[in-house]
Amino acid sequence: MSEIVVHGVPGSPFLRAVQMGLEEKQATYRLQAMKPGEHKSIEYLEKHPFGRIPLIEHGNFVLYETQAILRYIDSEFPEPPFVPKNHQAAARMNQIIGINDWYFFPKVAAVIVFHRIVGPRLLGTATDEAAIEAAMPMARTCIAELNRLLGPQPFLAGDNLSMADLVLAPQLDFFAETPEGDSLLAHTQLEDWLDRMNNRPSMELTLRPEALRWAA
Ligand SMILES: N[C@@H](CCC(=O)N[C@@H](CS)C(=O)NCC(=O)O)C(=O)O
Repeated sequence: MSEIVVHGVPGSPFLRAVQMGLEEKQATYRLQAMKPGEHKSIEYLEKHPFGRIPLIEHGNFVLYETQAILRYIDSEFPEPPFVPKNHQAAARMNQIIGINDWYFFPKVAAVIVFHRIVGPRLLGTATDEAAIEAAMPMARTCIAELNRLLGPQPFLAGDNLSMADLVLAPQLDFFAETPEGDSLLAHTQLEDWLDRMNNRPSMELTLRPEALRWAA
């Protein structure tokens, strides 16, 4: 089978989750880096009518939605497995991905990370402090709940890396760049987990572009 081509704008945490999945499997892939805004082009919308990132092509097979892509990668490259065999751990993994997709990304990261980092640094927009303030209750709930679910375990769904870690690590790593994320994560087990995740080659090999990192 041909190599997997991954389409996305570097810096996107959903794109990074897919790249990390491929790195963890040591699969051969090629990143087709897009410019901001290119995901709304007619050519891209033909493949992804919702105009979101990422999308993969494997031969003639085109697939979008990060969860679906990670599950496909997991079936194509079985080792190491991304889904725990234990049913309760697998359910926990799915729950945590749901927390990201329904609460953390749309209500917290898409507001706070956008207004603190992406907007001002990439698009030249002003920070909307009121929007950030309004997102804080949900931010507190998400971080407290993810921290509770992690508990003393090494990974979010138990003893081994799972899709939950791949989805959440890029999101929380980006959130940690904001003062709000930095202070909510401070002294939590989630912060220690993020440090461990940041030491994995799959995180090191998929760093955000310089402009979206704290030193910028
Ligand atoms: N449900 C989608 C969400 C992907 C998503 O929202 N990606 C963001 C980038 S991190 C995006 O495409 N934003 C561009 C936009 O909303 O126009 C998935 O899981 O792939």
